[in-house]
Amino acid sequence: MIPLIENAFQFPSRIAVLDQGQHYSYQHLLDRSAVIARSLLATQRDLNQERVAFIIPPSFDYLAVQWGIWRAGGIAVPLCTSYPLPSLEYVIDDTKASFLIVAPEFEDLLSPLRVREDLTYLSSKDFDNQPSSHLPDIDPSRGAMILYTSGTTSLPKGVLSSHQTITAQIKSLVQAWKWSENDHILSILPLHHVHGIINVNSCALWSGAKVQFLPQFDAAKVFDIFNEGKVNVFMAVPTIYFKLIAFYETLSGSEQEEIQKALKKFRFMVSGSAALPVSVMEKWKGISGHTLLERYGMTEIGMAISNPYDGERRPGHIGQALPGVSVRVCDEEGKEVPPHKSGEIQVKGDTVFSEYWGKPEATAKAFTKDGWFKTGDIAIVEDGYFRILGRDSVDIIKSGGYKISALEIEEKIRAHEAIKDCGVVGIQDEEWGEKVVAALVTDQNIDISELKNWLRTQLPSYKIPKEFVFLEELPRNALGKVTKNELKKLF
Ligand code: MCA
Ligand code: AMP
Repeated sequence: MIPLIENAFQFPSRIAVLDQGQHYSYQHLLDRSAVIARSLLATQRDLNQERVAFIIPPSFDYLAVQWGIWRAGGIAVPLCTSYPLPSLEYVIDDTKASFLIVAPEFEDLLSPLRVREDLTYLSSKDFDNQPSSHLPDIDPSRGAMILYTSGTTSLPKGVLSSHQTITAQIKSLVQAWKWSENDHILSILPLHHVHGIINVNSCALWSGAKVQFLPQFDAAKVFDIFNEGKVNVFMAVPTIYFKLIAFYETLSGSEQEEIQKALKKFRFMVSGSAALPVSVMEKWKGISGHTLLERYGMTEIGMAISNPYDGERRPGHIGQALPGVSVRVCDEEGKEVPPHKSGEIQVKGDTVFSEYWGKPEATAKAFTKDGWFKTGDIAIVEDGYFRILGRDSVDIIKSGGYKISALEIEEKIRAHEAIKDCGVVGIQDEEWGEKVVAALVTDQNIDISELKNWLRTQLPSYKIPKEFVFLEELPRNALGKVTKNELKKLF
């Protein structure tokens, strides 16, 4: 039994999705996902946790495929729609996916993989009615989804979550944020991360609410949709609020007034995935009348800490542990520290992932002996509110809500024939939170735009450094390790 899908049978005739002007009911989503499940199964009774990778823009089709994979007993592997082919192949190979489902707009990019014998290549539009047959009964403890996250190793790791984990993550948020069937959320985030998949889509669909898609963020279109007066819940990363504010400030007085009126009617608005600058929070309050609800989460644990829905939402703080989640702060020896002392956030509960896919050592290293997940985020508790102070690794960068490994970028840049060495760091930036920048060591004349174009074939564009400096050598400490804090000062 997959709780999210079972739940949908309660409200078949309600509208679940609005996409490109079309309305789709919960029954429609159930029917279409059953067609997809039966096509994937063909002659099998159960996919038995085979991995099914798919690349589909945020849409009704995305949801139908995701649910179809689950109903066939597969593990869903959503691919990032802005990845170049090598990054996509890495995920397909690492998960040992046996199916790849491709939306029409990605056919050209993915067509080289059609010849692979280990991969059944399917077009997302090609599923048609199969003879009605029983779908497998899925035990919720089985694997449901693998999402990729960057860490302190150069290559991203797959985070495996079960249906039980996903259900616990949804239930915790539905309770804390008082989701109801009257809600209507705008889904604008990429759907290969927890924020868009769980917090936005799955919480809404659990509640019998409506999900309206806008496949690509566009400030003008977001405000047009808000002005229609139907959306009442919004969730985004701080960079999106920054971009919305910047666009709003270019509008005329009457246009601003119209937006203000629409926003005042919202039930609530959330910010997360990166620290929300107090300045952004205050400006957004001035425009919308809403104090953004800031919360904290991670791919491995879903959401763990949130400002209260009803009580004080404290600027610069992430709030308290969510229902069903245990959170503690520990020092370097692993001892819990009292309030007002800083330490690492550690998390335990049904919302925590099962394992890093195919990486037992990394999984073991990520947990304490008594089963607490070590987030690597450093925080302090002040008057009952958690406040994030930083991260235990300079090699993890958060830009526009995306987690980026400096080591992955360095490795790619070093593969360029003209580069002898390089160091990548994240520097503070109002718009992006952190901005990726790189120091290069070379004895040749390098054209930066050519270097960037070459990098675009290797990495998604959001990982490409926005600034470069040339150095004769990288700053290093007595042990020969690059001193990244010194590097940051050069930008
Ligand atoms: C786009 N660009 C970026 C980023 N996004 N650069 C750095 N960081 C980024 N995040 C660059 C592109 O490479 C491009 O550069 C230029 O900006 C314009 O690209 P475009 O795609 O048009 O930008 P955009 O549409 O304005 O995108 C900005 C965005 C997007 C909407 C903020 O980055 C986004 O959707 N971020 C959300 C990520 C997210 O959902 N994170 C959740 C994971 P050029 O012109 O040079 O090509 S965290 C999570 O799930 C945990 C559990 C949690 O707590 O939530
Ligand atoms: P990801 O691996 O993409 O899931 O990103 C998770 C990381 O995002 C966390 O480990 C934090 O470093 C960061 N993060 C998420 N929410 C917040 C927040 N509200 N404030 C500061 N950092 C956050």
